[in-house]
Amino acid sequence: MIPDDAQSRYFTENPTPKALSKHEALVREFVEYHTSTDPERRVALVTSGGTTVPLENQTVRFIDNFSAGTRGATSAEYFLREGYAVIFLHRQYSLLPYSRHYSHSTNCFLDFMDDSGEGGNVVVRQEYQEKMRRVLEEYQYAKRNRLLLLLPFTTITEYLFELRSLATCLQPLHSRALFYLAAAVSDFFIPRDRMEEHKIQSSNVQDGKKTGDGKQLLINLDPVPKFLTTLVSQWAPEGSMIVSFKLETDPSLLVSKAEQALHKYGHDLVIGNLLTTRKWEVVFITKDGEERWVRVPKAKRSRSVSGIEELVGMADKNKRLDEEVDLNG
Ligand code: PAZ
Repeated sequence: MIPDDAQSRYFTENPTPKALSKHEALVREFVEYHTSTDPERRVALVTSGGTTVPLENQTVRFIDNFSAGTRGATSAEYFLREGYAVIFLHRQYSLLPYSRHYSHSTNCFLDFMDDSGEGGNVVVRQEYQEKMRRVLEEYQYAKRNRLLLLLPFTTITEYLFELRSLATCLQPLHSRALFYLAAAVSDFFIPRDRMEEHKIQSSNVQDGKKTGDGKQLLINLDPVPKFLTTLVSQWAPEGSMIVSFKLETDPSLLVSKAEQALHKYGHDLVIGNLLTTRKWEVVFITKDGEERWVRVPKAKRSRSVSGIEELVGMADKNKRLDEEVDLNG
């Protein structure tokens, strides 16, 4: 399929991210390394966190979204546990696999420690020992075996350039590549030719319509071209598996929107979730027309550390989704 005009223009009119060639080289090397050390190794490209929409070229202000990268970082750990090598394309400073247990949390990381060690040495507090040892072991295993590659992005444009290039770099993997697109990607952006170069000055904003002398900052956003079709038909290796997410806030739209996305883009799976319940329930919309809900039972919601990704992993492995997961939770 030939990319439409809007897509071609997007990549010619927006600047190539500075880090792109470095990231491509890292991914090629990662793919080569894993293909030569274990030809059976599957590789997941996990995208995570939100994309920004800059308002100025020399960016002082930008539009952002809520995503902290919990889904992506948590899922990446489960992919690693299942034997995948993971390329983690994430919003800079969002949650990362393993460190997510101790960063961005309500506790400061120093609260996990005290100086009760021999001679006043700083040690991990007793109540955190067991979990930290487990997390540390998994982290060190991933590091030793070069299983996790962290690549940051910030803007919507960086994200799309990265996705296109990295998908192409995964071509040698054929069906051993998996795309898990959990990033919250902006649907709107300001085209380059309409973007201010410098910080928008409050004195320059247009006269407001509401009040005679009031000023309003009016921003015109264009829709971001839909790239999933091209990812499926051109960028991604043939035979690879592509999983996308659909976020909604209106429960009555979730399933139909997720179904529409699956039909429109023709990939393998859409996982739907609602903003307010995303940590506790998701719906799988599969190619065979099935709608499968996975829910963390109510009693486990407040103390669940791993969240719903753990149940999805269990359910998937045992192929007993409905028995494993409390659907009335
Ligand atoms: O990062 P997070 O864990 O807070 O949120 C995850 C999520 C809701 C961004 C993800 O599950 C998702 O739905 N991503 C796709 C969003 C979209 O429709 O663009």
